[in-house]
Amino acid sequence: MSTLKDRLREKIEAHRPRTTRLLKEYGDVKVGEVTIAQAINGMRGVKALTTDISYLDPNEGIRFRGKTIPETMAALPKPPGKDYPYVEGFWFFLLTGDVPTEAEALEVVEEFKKRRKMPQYVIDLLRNMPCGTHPMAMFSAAIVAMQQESEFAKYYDSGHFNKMDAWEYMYEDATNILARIPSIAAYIYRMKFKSDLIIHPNYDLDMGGNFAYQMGIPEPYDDVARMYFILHSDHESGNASAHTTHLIASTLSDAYYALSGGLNALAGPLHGLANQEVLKWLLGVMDKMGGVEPTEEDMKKFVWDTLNSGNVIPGFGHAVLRKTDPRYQSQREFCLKHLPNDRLFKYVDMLYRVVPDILVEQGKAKNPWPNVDAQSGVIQWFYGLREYDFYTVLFGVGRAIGVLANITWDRALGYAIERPKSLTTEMLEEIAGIKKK
Ligand code: HAX
Repeated sequence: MSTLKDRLREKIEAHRPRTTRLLKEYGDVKVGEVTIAQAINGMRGVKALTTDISYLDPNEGIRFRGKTIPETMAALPKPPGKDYPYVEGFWFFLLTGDVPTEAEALEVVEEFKKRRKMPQYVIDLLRNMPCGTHPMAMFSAAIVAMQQESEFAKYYDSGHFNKMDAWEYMYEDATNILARIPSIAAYIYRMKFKSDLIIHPNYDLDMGGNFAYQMGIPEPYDDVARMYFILHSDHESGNASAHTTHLIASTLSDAYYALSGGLNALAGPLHGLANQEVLKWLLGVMDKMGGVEPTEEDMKKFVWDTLNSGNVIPGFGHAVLRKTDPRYQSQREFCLKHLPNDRLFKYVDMLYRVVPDILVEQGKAKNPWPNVDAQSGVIQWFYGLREYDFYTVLFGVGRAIGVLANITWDRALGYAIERPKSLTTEMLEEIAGIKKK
């Protein structure tokens, strides 16, 4: 038995009575109300989900298990000589809320190595997909293809399924997926963009180190990967990818089905695909400028042209945040340290200076500030990963950590199948007093 699984069991057993009590004794207490705008417009702000893995304050940004991003990065154990923590230690932290010791983080590193080998049938499947397939479609297909290995599904079929134990099988599936997912991503990258010259896993390296190795990108890309996966992991449970994963898992569907669905939500341009859209947009700007650095006036014109043609400015705005995203800040600090003179970074920095005022002037976006996706592609580009169609896959590797931690806890606390109530437009008109019953 692993230290992590034992610790998780203790945490779950201590937590269960809190959920049971809230449900039994306080189930009728109201946490908020729902307006017509919320019922029509994407349930923005409706308080209808529970998670303890992370919390998003509109003004402060994300906290993982109560810690800000800088606090998280500072607290967790790091590989020798590296600036960013073991992703495996972060997984321990997200699941339990406890900062692991170095030995505990290394135990998870070893566990992931044992489960790292990717089945040949996934490689075959990916190779047989049409060459025009988007990397996100390949990624999602690879995950769902492994569903036949689900321990959770086997347990459900075993004839002695017990809701109290279900989390253990979800945990095993989550661990198996996380151990393989960076390799899957790297295989997709090398297959699609590097003439199928794939690099097999290195079983001596941690998750971030092995990912960089399999991508074929030298140091410090291993640290970039650690930073990137941690930053993109979790953003509460209401965002589209997390919510989709949670919704699918609520039907007692297993982690493979649930994560694959969550990745499909991440592939939308208003969500994770925004990171590739930012790069595409920036390169378009550079192209139009013929390589000459734009002035702030030029940049303002490009921004207005984009808005006037009916498009959003990718990488800006957010459904919950009302300030600059700390995930953006964290990556900006990385850029200031490692690539301060990079041309693309200078473009991004200029956008930071010009876009918020324009969005305020346009008067539509509730949050004019940049989000995580505004900065992330620039770092990848700098380290040689220029195939921006792949950027959302990187986001997906990180997001898997958060959503898999969430659905493990969903099963531990026995959260019910999700089923909100719909109304008809006529009913809303009656509630509004426009129409009589
Ligand atoms: N550029 C132009 N218009 C924008 C905008 C932007 N960056 N952000 C919001 N708006 C517009 C909306 O399109 C909406 O217009 P309509 O009334 O005409 O529909 C209006 O402002 C109000 O929107 P909002 O309430 O401020 O924002 P939403 O909660 O509806 O949407 C989005 C949040 C993130 C989808 C939105 O800000 C957006 O489209 N941003 C650009 C795409 C992007 O960067 N997405 C990634 C977000 C982070 C993330 O999830 N990453 O995975």
